[in-house]
Parts: sequence; structure tokens; C-alpha cells
Amino acid sequence: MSKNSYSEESIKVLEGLQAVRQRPGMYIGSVDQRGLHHLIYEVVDNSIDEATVGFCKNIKITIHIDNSVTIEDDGRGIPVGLHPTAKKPTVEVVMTTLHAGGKFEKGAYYASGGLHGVGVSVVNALSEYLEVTVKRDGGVFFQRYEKGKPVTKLEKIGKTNKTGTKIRFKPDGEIFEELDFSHDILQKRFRELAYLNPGVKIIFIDERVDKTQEFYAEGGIVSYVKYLNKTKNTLLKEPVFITGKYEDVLVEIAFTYNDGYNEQILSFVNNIFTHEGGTHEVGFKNAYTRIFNTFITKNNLLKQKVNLTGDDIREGISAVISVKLHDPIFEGQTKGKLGSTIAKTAVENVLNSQLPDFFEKNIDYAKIILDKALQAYRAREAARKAKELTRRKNALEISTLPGKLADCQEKDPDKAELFIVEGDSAGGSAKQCRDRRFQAILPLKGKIINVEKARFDKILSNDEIKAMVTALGTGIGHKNFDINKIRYKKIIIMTDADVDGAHITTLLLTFFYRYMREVIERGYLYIARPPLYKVKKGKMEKYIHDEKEMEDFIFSNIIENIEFENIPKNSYKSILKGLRRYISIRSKYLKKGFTRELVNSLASIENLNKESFSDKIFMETFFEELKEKGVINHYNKFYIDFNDETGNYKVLLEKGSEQIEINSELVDSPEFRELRRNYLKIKPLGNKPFKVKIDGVLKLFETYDDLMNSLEEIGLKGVYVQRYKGLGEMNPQQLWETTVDPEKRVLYKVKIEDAEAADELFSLLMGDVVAPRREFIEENALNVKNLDI
Ligand code: 0RA
Repeated sequence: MSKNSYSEESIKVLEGLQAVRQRPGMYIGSVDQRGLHHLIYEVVDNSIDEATVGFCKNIKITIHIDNSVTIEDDGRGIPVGLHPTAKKPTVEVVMTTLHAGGKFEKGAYYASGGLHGVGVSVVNALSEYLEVTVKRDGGVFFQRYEKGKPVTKLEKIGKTNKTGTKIRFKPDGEIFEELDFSHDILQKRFRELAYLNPGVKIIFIDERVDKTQEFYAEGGIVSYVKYLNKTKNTLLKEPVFITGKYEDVLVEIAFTYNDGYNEQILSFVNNIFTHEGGTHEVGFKNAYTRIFNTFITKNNLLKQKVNLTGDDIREGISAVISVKLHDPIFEGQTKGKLGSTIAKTAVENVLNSQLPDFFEKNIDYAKIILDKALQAYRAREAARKAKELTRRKNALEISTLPGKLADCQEKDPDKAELFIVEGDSAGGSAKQCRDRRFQAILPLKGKIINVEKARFDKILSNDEIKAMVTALGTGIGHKNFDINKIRYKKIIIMTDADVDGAHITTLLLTFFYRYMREVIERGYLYIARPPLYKVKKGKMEKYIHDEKEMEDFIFSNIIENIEFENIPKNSYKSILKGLRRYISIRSKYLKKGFTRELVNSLASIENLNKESFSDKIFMETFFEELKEKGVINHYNKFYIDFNDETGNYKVLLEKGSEQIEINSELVDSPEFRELRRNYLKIKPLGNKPFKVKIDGVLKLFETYDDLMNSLEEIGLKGVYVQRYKGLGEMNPQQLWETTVDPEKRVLYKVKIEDAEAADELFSLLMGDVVAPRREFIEENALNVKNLDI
């Protein structure tokens, strides 16, 4: 493809962005957490598309402290020349016109996305602001938009011989219900993207937690399969890899086996995870079973004739299937299922033409898989015979409800709730305090079986599992599970807030994830949040659920006992919050080599902004001021430097091998702005020494840290804190008030990502492979006291 084959004419102007703001759900699916994350995916997909056509190698995503996001790539850059019909720069057309991305003009490549794939203009429409910086045609160009509308012209702000696109945006709080990006969701997606697009380096920086990660996988989905089995014992030396093209469909498959009993098949269409599977998975399963059976028959690998089913052959398999096609059709509740029939044909064809050959050349692989399948076959046969012999009803057929279930009167699943409670004693309290009209209680005795470590039959014979399955009414297993038979649409896991409780929650999440995923997908599963503390002060009593509530409580106590001179009482809270936050952000700068005085002084210069750095006189005055105040004496080298490419000055400070820069990016970063916002909150405190009357006595403090420490001490004076370790420490009345009463309780709705994380953590901690476990424990050394292994 020549550098400019994508001509600027080919971008069509379709319609305005107002429609997007009016009905955001139509464009990004929803305005909840899922839709929010979609904004990032949309932009990153565009960068990935640049990579697919060979122009981009690096994508850097930064989540800033205020939940704004920067996505920077080294692709061709969005064209900046005048758009022939719109008479505006093309980048502005791309940013303000629906469907004006390159992918709308179907090129030779498969646009990633596809589920929504709506274009960056939608991100622009739904952002409080969006700033685009393009490097292209020898220049650096910049434009800013607010709620989709340009507020500056496209401006050339510098020279460069590089190319690329940088987009920074902040999701609009008027549109989204939720503005917090989830580190875990993003990390998982970027890892996935790196595996699906070998050779692209994805750098993920989360400034909120000070963490940088790099995802890069030369080996593509083969590396992915290895990663997925990192904590398991694999049976094959290397994953099997099959790739090919059928008509217009690109197929890639990698799989291996481990000594577990689950089948794990992850499938993707144009880089999108299809969690409900679809035609590509069906094609894989059909063809795989047929090819394998044919191969072992043809080669006489079986002594007697047995009928191996697909389930037998896939026990312990771990596979990644990635297909790419134009205009995929998605089906299912959450559009997570591929419907295009061509994908089935394509996968079958590619497997038929290559897998038999692979087995011919690697007969040892086929023998290992056969061994594993025979074990599964024998276990299944043995279980069937045992059942026939004893004529024992299995868990699926049991129709009477379990004895220890205290059911509710309500029969309408929409109104009925089930509490799954850890232990008989808490179960007893729950039974006493619940509202029996609609709340059912199922106590679990001790720990449920680890579904990761047992075959289906053994899982079914576990009493706790049986009780849950029959109480829920859904049946279990892929032929028998029926979500429509569910008896409660609120299922609440209630465990102690300690290590054992966390363990049981994890076991339950893993069970639901593996065997009743739809319960989670439909949002029926919850975790109760019993209070962590009860605080008492004088006659006052209060339950506290998390650290934030605790902070509020302590701050109110402080406020009651102090007086800041000449400051109205109603701004005390803002000062305390500001002080705490200021100290915490400042500590991040201290780690980078800044001194307290320098940070204080930078935060206090009000007219210092990103433009200041191109202003020679301002910069010289600024530099002199820093010297005069003595805040840079700490460093043994300090000087001003000029950058040709950006036209900006910067101040460099050095001490030994440490070097820090005061530049326009620093001042413009969300972290710095947050620092300054909090500085403004504590400004009423004036200069040191800071004066506070504590219980009527005037005290002076030299530093913010000393002040904060003393204040926090006051906040806890006379306070009695009781920590609840278990549900059992509450009597039925307290349990009702804090955890069971729908009016007062706090519930956490389980998302599929939580369950996935539980599942992963589980294989890691419970599995047989030692090295990654040690790695995990070392990485999490600080939390290790909360781990129960
Ligand atoms: C329109 C046309 C071309 C590239 C892009 C848009 C583009 C968009 C984004 C969004 C994030 N990164 C991006 N990189 C590129 C084609 C440009 C050409 O033909 O030179």
C-alpha cells in the first residue's frame, strides 16, 4: 500500500454527533462500565488497524489520575490536509463525522472492532474534552474539542519527521454512569490484544496506581496458549498451531492439553472475544472430533473399539481460536456469539486440510491426546455403570429441596432472594433475622469442593454443590442447565470478612463461573458486604464498610475538636481532605526525586501552565524565582534547556545520577493538576507555621506532615473501634440491620471479570505448578498475610 493510497476524498461525511449524545447506547452499547471501557477500545482498535496494515509498532495507553486517557501510536497519523468536500482539515472531519474513520471504506484488511466499530468521532462526542495531536507531513498538529465540538482550529505547533496519533480524552460525566476505569479489565484486554496481534507493543501506564506494563508477544496465540497454561501441567511439548485462509476468512488455531478436567476454548472474531462462542467454535469442535477419531482408527491406535465423544477428546484441552472476516454477524444476549456460517465452514476446511497432516508427522502428540481421552472415557463409563448399579438418583434428578435450606414463601424468582451463608452458626442467625416472605437461607458447611481439581461426577456427588443446585432449581451440566428454571434472581454470597471467607467466596465464584456462567452474566449473583467495623464514641454507634467511610468518620471527629484561625467551619472538611490527598500525591513526586519545597513551590505558582514553557521571559523569571527562594539548592546542577521540536523550554535539575525535568507535560499532567487542586484546598492554612487550636489550645506546626499526623491522632481519640472478623460476632438483629435488610445492606454485584480473576487466582494458588505461585506471592508480598494457601 502506498503511503497515500487512502486518499482524503474517501472519507465520507455522514451525519452529526448530536445523535450520539442523545442515544449513546445505540453507538457504544451502554453507558455503564462496559460502555465506558468501549471508548478506549474504540481508539485502540484504530491504532491496531494501523498496525495491521504495517504502519504502527507501538501503542501507549495512559490512564491519568482523573480517569482521563491518552492513547498514542506511531502509525501514519490521521491526515491533516484539507478535506476536499468538507473544506476542513481531514482530522477534524474524522473527529466530528460519524463513520468517518478509514475502516468505513472497506480496505484490504479486517477492521478490528466490528462489534461496535463506530469510529473515534463517537468517543469525541461522548467526551468532556478530547485533544488530538498528529505528527505527519513534517509537522506536529493539535486540536481540542469539547463534547464533540471543536473549540480550537487545527494548529501546527511544531516540526517533526515522525508520524503518529495521540488522542487524549475524558469521558463525559453527563453521559456515563460510571467514570472509573478498571485496571484489571484494561490489563486483560491489552494482554489479549498483544497476543492477537504479534509484533505490536502495547504499553499500559496506570498513573492512578503508578504501574507500567508492557505487552508484546512475538509468538501470537501460541504464546497466549502457553500463558493460559502457565500455572498448569501441560501434556504436549509445544502447543499445536494451525493457520490458513478459506475464501476471505483468516483462521488461526492454537491448542495444548493440561492434566486438568476442564475444556477451555477462547475464541475471537476480528480481535473481539466471543464469550458465547458461535460458528467458529462449533466448526472447531465438529472437525476436531471427526479428524481425531478418523486418525486413530486409520492408524489402529485403539486395541478395542470405543466410541470417543467430543467431550472425551477435549477434556483438558486449552485452545485459542482467532478468525478474521469482513462484516461478522453477532448474536446472543450480549452479542457475544458469532453467527456467520462462513466461519464454521472456514474453520472446518482449514483444520481438514492441515490437522491430519500434523498428526501424521507428530504421532506422539496424537498418542498423548488419545491417552487423556481414554481416561476421560473410562471415568465417564465407570460413573455411568455405578449409577445404573445403585439406581441412585443423581443430583440432576433430585426434586425435593435440600433439608438445610430455609426457603422463602415467595415463588416468583424476580422477587425471591437466596443467601448462601458460610457456616451453620451464621446460617442460624440469618434464618432468625431474615424476612421469610422473600428471603431464603442456605447455610454451607465448611468449604465446598474445589471444582478446579475434580471431574464433573465427583463435583456432583459433593453435598454442598448438590444442595446449591437443587435450591437454585436450574440443574447443572451443559445439557441439563436451564437458567429459566432458576428459583431466585438474587443470589447473595455471605461470608466472613476474613481469609477463610474470601477463600469460600473464591470457591463459589469459581463454581458459578465454570458451571453456571449465565447466572453471573445475567447479573443474578451478588456478594454481601457486612460491615468491617463498628465505631463507638460516647453514645454514638456506627457501622463502617470501607476505608472511605472510616475517613469520613475520623474527619468529623477532628472537626469537632479543632479550630483553624479565620477559616469558616464549613470549609474544614475540604481542607482535611485536601491535606491528606496533597500529601499522598506529593509523595509520588518525592519518589521521583523532587523535594517537598520544590513541589510546594510549583503547586503554588498560579499562572504556571503548559503555555508558560514556550514563553522565554516567563521561563527566565520562573527559573530565577526558584533559585532565589532556594528551592533548588538541593540539586547540584540546574539549568534551562530549549527543545526545537516542540518550541518549549524546560528546567533540568540534577543530583548525582538523578535527573528531573520541569516541563510542559509535567505541569499539564492530570497528576499535577490534581496536586494543584488540593493545594488550593489547603491554601487557607496560609504559610508555616500552621496554626490550629486543639481543644482550645493553640498549636504550631512546621510541616504539612506533622499537622496531618496530629490531626489524625485527634480523630481517633475517645473512639472505640470494634473490628468484625466474622458474621458470627453479630447477633441476628445486628446481622439484619447491617447485611440482610434490603433497605440498609450493601451488596456487590459480581461481574464476569471478577469470576475470571477468581478462577485464575485459583489455578495459581491451588494448582500443581510451583514457580508462578512463588512469583505471585513475591509480587504481592505486602498482601501475603491475607492469603490462605
Ligand atoms: C483516517 C485515515 C487514515 C488513518 C487514520 C484515520 C488513523 C486514525 C487513528 C486513530 C488512532 N490512531 C489512528 N491512526 C490513523 C489513513 C492515513 C493514510 O492513508 O496515510
